[in-house]
Amino acid sequence: MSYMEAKAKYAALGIDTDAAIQKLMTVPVALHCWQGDDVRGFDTDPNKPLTGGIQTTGNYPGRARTPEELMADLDVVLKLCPGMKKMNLHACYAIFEDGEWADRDKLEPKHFAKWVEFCKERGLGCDFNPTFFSHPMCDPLTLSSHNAETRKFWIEHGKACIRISQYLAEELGQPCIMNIWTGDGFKDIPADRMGPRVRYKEAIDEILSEPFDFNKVKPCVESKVFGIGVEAYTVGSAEFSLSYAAANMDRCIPLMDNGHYHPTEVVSDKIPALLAFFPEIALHITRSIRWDSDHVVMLDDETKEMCKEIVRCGGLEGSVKIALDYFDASINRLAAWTVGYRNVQKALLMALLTPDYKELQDANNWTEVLVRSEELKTLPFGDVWAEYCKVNGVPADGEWFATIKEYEEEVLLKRV
Ligand code: RNT
Ligand code: ZN
Repeated sequence: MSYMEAKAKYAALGIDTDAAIQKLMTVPVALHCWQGDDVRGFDTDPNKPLTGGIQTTGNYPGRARTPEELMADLDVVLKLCPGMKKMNLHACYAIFEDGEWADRDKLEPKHFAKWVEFCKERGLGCDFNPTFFSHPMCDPLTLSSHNAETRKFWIEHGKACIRISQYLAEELGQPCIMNIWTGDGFKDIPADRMGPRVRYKEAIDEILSEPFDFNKVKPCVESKVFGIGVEAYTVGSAEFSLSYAAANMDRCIPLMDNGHYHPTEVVSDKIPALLAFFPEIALHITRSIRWDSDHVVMLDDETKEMCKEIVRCGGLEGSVKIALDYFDASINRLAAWTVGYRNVQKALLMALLTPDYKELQDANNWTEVLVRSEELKTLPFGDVWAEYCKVNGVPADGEWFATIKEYEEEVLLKRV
């Protein structure tokens, strides 16, 4: 009954809640596997430090230690998240069988066959990321290293990842967004800022010279402002990455992570700026506190504004590739995944339930834009969200956390 009342209230504003629900169910949002194990992966010593300027903090019990554990955890989360889910893997999550092992420059599609099986059984697409961090061949730079041997290793890794991405796209019948991010940078003021950037550019050129179908594989370059231990200089800065993507529009798209900008910059405003030039862009939705801290996404103003821009700019028709990127090791990892994913879904649904005030803006009627936007905030969004969860066959708010608590008791706390 409350949904019918909510539906009528939105209808009075010209909003069709049923259509919004149906629309959102067609939009893929990628769930990052790395929240489940604190970005450790399976291809190197799990106790090695995380490098590349990213950091997980906390030692909440229950981290997934094997592919089986990670997949079991994901299965719990997938059932609690509404919408069209897609997986997002890193190369370090390769699954080796029968004692086999391959270094990152030698990874092959077969090392992801188990993931393909996992995705197929659940009807999911899959995105992919080369892993240019937490590895002995980081010197500490990777693609921008002055050492030709280091560069060669990481270029080969990038090319291997293109082949794996093509395999994922073909097997799963959905495009694979392949994101290139490196933590390359310096702690202190560089003597040479140009050299690493030129080498980085040439290295990405080489990776993208590997043949692939741009309709299936969407290579991205993700920019960053700084990382821990690389505070003074990041090779793949905003200008570098955006320029690279602009100069290579036939094979590459820009990726913005909203944790990767100065604190007063907002990605919501950058979405239409980029879409004025690029037919496709990619996003990592995260939450940063003072730095790129990768906290769990909240239903906060900027998440809502980013989703509003995605919707307003037609991004749900495929031009905006949406992924999540955060990792918190201080709370239950399944709850972290679920809360963040559900929040992005909520923000997208809210955006779809927002009337278009473009005509008021064009008429310079800013008074009414303000009045109507503010009054929208007290509409019964919760009832539409509950209906969305119901239509998707997932629990409503207040009904899913018990599942995680039970799983924690029965499974996670036994992982010692
Ligand atoms: C790091 C970037 C990058 C990573 C993942 C693990 O600052 O955001 O996207 O978080 O690739
Ligand atoms: Zn990111």
